[in-house]
Amino acid sequence: MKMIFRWYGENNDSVLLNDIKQIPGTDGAAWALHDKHPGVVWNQSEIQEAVDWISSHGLNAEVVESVNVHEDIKLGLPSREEYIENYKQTIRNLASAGVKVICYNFMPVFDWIRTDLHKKLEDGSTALFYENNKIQHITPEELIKKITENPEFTMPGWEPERLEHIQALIDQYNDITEEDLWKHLQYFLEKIIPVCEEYDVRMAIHPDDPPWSVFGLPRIISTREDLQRLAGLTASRYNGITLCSGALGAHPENNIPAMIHEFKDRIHFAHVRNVRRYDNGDFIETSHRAADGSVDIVKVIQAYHEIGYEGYIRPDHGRHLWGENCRPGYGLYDRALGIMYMLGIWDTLEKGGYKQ
Ligand code: DNO
Repeated sequence: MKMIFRWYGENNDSVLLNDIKQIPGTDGAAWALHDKHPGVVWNQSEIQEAVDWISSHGLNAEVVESVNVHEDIKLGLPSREEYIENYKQTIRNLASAGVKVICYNFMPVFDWIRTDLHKKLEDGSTALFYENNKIQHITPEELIKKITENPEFTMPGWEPERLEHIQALIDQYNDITEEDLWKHLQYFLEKIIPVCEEYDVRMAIHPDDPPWSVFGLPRIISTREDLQRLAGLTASRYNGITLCSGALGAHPENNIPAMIHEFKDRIHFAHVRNVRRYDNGDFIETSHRAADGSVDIVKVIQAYHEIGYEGYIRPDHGRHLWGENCRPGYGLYDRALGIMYMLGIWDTLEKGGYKQ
């Protein structure tokens, strides 16, 4: 597996590329041109500049997270044609700079959703939290106000431009069923996958986070059956998955190690994090350690080892530790600890495991 670390750019991240380089076993940065609005072409020169900058720090820039899909593509509007053409051009331009994997999502309006970004854990650290009861009783506007009240960094998935006309955006989905969304995803993939094949760039869809519908919006990448259906949309391996143990792991029925085995040919990017689920549907993000959450991360890494995983992997959200001032979920310390945990398990397995 190839360990990488998400990085938001020089002006939008408390973590430096030099910091990432010092995490053992970490060879790359998952990056993006964060100021690009969905639907526009990423130019070759801007891409090359970012890739050169990352490479000059001794890190690869082979994974982009993410190239966001314009809402009109998800809605299936006629204007999608232009945005799909632009997406195809972005794929070609990224390929020419050596990018191998594009992580993206097909969630309407919102990307990830939480009700609290700094919920205290028993050890005094804070973490991202989802409170089921609260989400039923809050309007999208109230949630946005709460989540973005201290916007020191812009948060992907919660960019001000995306959230400005939130109710109008949500209303556009009033008549869009899950079946419609599947059709629109299929249409998108049928257009872009041939380009991916030609240019050797793999698409890796990120699952819904949380893996269920919120605010009445359709969501379709939440379960094992959804991933099976996704894989069936086009037979090409270039139509792949970002398997996120935290997003999928918020649902008790999602068996992550079993999914890793079942979808091994389609997983191009692995996001690893833990969540502690509560019976009432709440969940909080914890350290990566298996004992701290509901997802057995030892078994997750073991499953990757068993399939001989050679793709990209990164720690996902971490807690905020030791007074660190960072973007929510994306501090340096807990994610670096997560890497050491994952590599500890991996290296032990490489050496044949513990002798009982
Ligand atoms: C959350 C991330 C997601 C992911 C996007 C990909 O922290 O895993 O925001 O990057 O869904 O498009």
